[in-house]
Amino acid sequence: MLTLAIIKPDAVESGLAGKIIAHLEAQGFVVRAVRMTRLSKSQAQAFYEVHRERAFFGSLMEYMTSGPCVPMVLERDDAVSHLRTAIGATDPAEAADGTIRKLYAESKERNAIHASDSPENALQEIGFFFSGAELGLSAG
Ligand code: FUP
Repeated sequence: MLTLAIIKPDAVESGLAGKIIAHLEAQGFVVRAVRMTRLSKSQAQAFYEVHRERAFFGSLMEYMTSGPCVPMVLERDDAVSHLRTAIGATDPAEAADGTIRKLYAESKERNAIHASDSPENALQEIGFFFSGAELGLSAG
């Protein structure tokens, strides 16, 4: 099964992308696609559309467009729930020991990594960043 992760701007800026990818590989995830990109405002708004009415939305948009991020497609058994466990709670202060957010996140907003929260959203979010050709699904 595939899921989507994004190493967020705080972690990229702090030089943690390699450590985070190594952490995930050590937990059995295989990287199937990866790139570095800086989200435009309209891309960030579309990606976080579900949070548009929340008080933190404007600040989240500023942050997510503040620098490059690293979206990637990860594969393993039961990938969505295993990745959610691996990243930990949204707020690093509440994240379990050994999770990526506990180890590397700065705050509830600058929380190092995104992971899809359902198989349906994983497919949609993979399609947001990657084409079938980039996933090796066609000669492209
Ligand atoms: P998660 O699925 O753990 O990334 O968390 P949510 O989907 O609830 O939130 C998406 C992003 O919004 C978080 F990663 C960070 C940001 N956020 C805030 O900045 N403040 C909040 O109170 C909640 C979420």
